[in-house]
Amino acid sequence: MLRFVTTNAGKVREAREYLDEEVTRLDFDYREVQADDLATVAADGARKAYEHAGEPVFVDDAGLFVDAFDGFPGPYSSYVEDTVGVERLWRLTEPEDDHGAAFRGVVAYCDGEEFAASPEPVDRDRRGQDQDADTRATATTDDQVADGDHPVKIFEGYVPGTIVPPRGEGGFGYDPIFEYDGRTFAEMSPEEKNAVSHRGKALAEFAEWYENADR
Ligand code: ITT
Repeated sequence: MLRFVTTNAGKVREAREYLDEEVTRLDFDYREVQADDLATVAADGARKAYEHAGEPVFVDDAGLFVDAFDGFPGPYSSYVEDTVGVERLWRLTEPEDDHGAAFRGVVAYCDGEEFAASPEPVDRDRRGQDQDADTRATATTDDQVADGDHPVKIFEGYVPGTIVPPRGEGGFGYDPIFEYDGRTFAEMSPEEKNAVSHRGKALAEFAEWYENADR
């Protein structure tokens, strides 16, 4: 059994589409580290959750990166959803010329074991375009192994889109204002969103590694 440490039922639904193994939600309220990259936050969360649960766990940390705001809210997306709100974030972007944005997501897995050779912990679609993120994710994992901490395996996903006035009833969070290929994520079924989303890409890589790796 795999424990998904999250408060978000929408994330659990999306993860179950990918993993053959039973996924159950673990409600563990840990204090997130303050960091401006998702991989560091997710890796720290996975390690704390593993120390708490003593069994294999994964966490997912995601954020909406708005081009006109130099990537804000990014790692602060949860706080901004709670304070500013999704509709007001759209209103703030409306006067800007550039309505581009991206969702980025990181899945971090920890079972207390060191990992055998495995695929690179990066989104292959982004290789070469996002060198900083690639380097950070790898460095984070290596550093933790070197420090003697529990190793954490990182998988990243990314999807570009456009911020639009809210449309659609599905999904969660910022989905109603994030348009991809003519439809918002809230207008897509979970399967359609998974096929293109940041989380879908990270989960697909995680599932492939989890089911094939010599752990
Ligand atoms: P956990 O941390 O407990 O897993 P969360 O909802 O706080 O749940 P994140 O910190 O990863 O999850 O999410 C940061 C914010 O981004 C939060 O406001 C989410 O609603 C939003 N978000 C994350 N993934 C999203 C997605 O696929 N579609 C829309 N919004 C998303």
